[in-house]
Amino acid sequence: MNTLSDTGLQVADVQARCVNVPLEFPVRTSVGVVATAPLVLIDLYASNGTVGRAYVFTYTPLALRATRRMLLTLGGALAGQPLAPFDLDRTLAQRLRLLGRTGIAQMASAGLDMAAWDALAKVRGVPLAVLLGGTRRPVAAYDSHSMDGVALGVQRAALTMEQGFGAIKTKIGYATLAEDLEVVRALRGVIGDGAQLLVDYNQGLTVPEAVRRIHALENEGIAWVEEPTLQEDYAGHARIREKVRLPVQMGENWCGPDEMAKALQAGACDLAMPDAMKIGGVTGWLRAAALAQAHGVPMSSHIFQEVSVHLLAVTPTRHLLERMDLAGPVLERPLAFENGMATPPAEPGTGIAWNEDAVRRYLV
Ligand code: SMN
Ligand code: MG
Repeated sequence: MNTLSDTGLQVADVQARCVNVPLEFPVRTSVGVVATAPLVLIDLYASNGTVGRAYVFTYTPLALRATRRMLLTLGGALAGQPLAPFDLDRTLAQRLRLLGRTGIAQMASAGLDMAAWDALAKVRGVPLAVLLGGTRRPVAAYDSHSMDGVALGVQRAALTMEQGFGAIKTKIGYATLAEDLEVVRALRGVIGDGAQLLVDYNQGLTVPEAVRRIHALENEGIAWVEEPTLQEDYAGHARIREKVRLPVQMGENWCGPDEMAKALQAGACDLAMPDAMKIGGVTGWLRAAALAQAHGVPMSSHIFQEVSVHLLAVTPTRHLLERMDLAGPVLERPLAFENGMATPPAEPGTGIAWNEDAVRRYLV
């Protein structure tokens, strides 16, 4: 019995595989296109054989191999340590202090963290949300679309409404403000006044252009304007926020809770949407949720829907779950949505399990 860990279990091994998964719709943004979902699939083996599973999303296939190498190297550094995610997080923070826990190092750390929490929940025989002290309560979701233009945008919006969603997000930042308005008005025509319409500029505007464009959107019933300018420009986001009458949303690019703290202290946003990977996995998310509560900021998720549905169940200011199904094709049971809601699966852990045939098909 390992006196250090109540479970008596340690991290025994970490394995990782690269896949490049097709997307039903490419993620077109004002600053680039994500045509496929490059994922590194993680299997973290506990000393009793329990396997914790998670994935990280590398945005570009170019980062797949380096991310896998970092995962295996950091996973090796955790071998023999108690299966205690907070302790594992401390070990990784210490080992990466001089390098800096950013970029691929942060992504790999977060992937190991999510897998360790999945393993621990399985050892305890409960869903992650329950292990964290919550219940499997449903959370409202929005369907996340892209810079689809009018024709495809309207087609996707109609399908989303048929599926019962009460909110959709579209990416804008077209060449002209007129095009932004044309798409927003076309989508509003499909979803009606009862549904929420969110927009995402993906950092594509300068501060003055963001103020100009958001002023023009103020009478279109937009529920949030996401990342109007460069994500690292907290002062710029704060200047935009002071000048416009729509809620400013950001957070998917915060690397750890400390960046979230800086953004909130700078008054950069009205709403927050950390990314379960970049914020530091389950452990990072829990700390981010406390920051959002302290600042009274509604907190939504960014992709990683399978883990985020559990995390939002224990997030005091929880807002909306983003539905963008990046990993579904390689999962045994993709997360289910019903009437625009999702509920943490009842099985122990997060519910992530690989469809091995699909993994073989998309293996890189
Ligand atoms: C987004 C960008 C790139 C990949 C996935 C998602 C986007 C979002 O910013 O908010 O969904
Ligand atoms: Mg976004």
